[in-house]
Amino acid sequence: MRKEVVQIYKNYGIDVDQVLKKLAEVKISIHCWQLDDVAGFENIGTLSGGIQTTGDYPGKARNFQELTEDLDVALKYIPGAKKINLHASYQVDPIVDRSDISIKQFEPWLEYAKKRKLGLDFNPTIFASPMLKDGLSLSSPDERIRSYWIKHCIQCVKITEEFGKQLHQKALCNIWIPDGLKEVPADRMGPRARLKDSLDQILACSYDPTFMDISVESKVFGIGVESYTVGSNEFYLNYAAKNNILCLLDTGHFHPTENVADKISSMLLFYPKLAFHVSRPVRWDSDHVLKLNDDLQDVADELVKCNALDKAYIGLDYFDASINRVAALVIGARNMEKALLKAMLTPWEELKHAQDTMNHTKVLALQEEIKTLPWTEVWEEYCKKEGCLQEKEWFEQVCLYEKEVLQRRK
Ligand code: RNT
Ligand code: ZN
Repeated sequence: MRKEVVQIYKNYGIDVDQVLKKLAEVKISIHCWQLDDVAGFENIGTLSGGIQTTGDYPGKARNFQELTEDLDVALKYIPGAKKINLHASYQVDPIVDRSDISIKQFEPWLEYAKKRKLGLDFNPTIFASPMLKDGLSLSSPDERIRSYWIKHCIQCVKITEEFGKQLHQKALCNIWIPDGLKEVPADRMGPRARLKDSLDQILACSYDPTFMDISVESKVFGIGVESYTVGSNEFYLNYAAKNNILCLLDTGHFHPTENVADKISSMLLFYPKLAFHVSRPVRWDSDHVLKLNDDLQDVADELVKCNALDKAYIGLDYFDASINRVAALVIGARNMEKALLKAMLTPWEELKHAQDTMNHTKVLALQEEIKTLPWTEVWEEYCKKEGCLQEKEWFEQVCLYEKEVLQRRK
């Protein structure tokens, strides 16, 4: 990096070295499910619950060995601290019914994480299951179905606690359910009351908050559940605040013109911590690979200027089956890192002062000025420091990996 670049930022009161150190410590939870189109290892067949992958690009991982092999390749090209985000459906032999899963099914993952000094986060898998009757789980009027998923979630909490304990890194257990209705409901309250009771039962299982947190993930709608989502944002926001758990924001789970970044400051004033699934919706919750666009930048900016980086679980959530999956994982994760870097290279104090002194012209001018500063040189330096290849180079390596490994998977 040129000395001039360091000086340019210094003139704005920004210490580039400090920024690079801080950025390297921010943990990004890399989701395993981009590498196999959310298939998991249970041979369950098609996805359900209103989520979908499209595309049939060759080379998807078919088992633990292949998935972790791909993950290792991806991790090499993602700078900064990382965790791995798992779903219950990525349980490893001996595969058991989801209501019976325990840490046993995740020993290989624990070993994988220990070797690489990675933390693990976890998600109950409440989709792609014959026990999802009429698209309902924790809100089902069928007590057999509801108690099945309550049990699954309790097992997931225990697994997460063990992850946190054994890996010495706090783990997140995030609950998302697809429950909803295609048509305008006759009863909106009933399903929500049942969901509330289910969550109460799950939280009643004792877990040690020194090792883990629990979050609930809201959603505005899904395919087949267009008219009503039981786990709406209002429902979970209130539930989480009242029960001292976290409300996870998936950036694809809101109305298309709703600004998810704008929610961060409000929530921080009422919650000690936040949780995210960072995604890119295109017209709907399409889970496209993260681009370095304004929406992503806005989220990163808020996290930085609200001083919330150590209060946030930042997880990624996208899945594209139409391109090289390893590359997809790397591109999205690097964009998350880039957005955070750009946010850290912004003189927020100066901007806040301009706002508070009603100098709105300066706010606008400075915000635009910042955009053309040489942040890419800082990024290159960051990659170098982290022992990560630069843009063109990592992509060449992944292409090679595709030729030598992925294309042979038939
Ligand atoms: C679905 C939610 C959920 C899933 C993953 C696989 O809309 O975003 O988080 O995408 O858990
Ligand atoms: Zn999500």
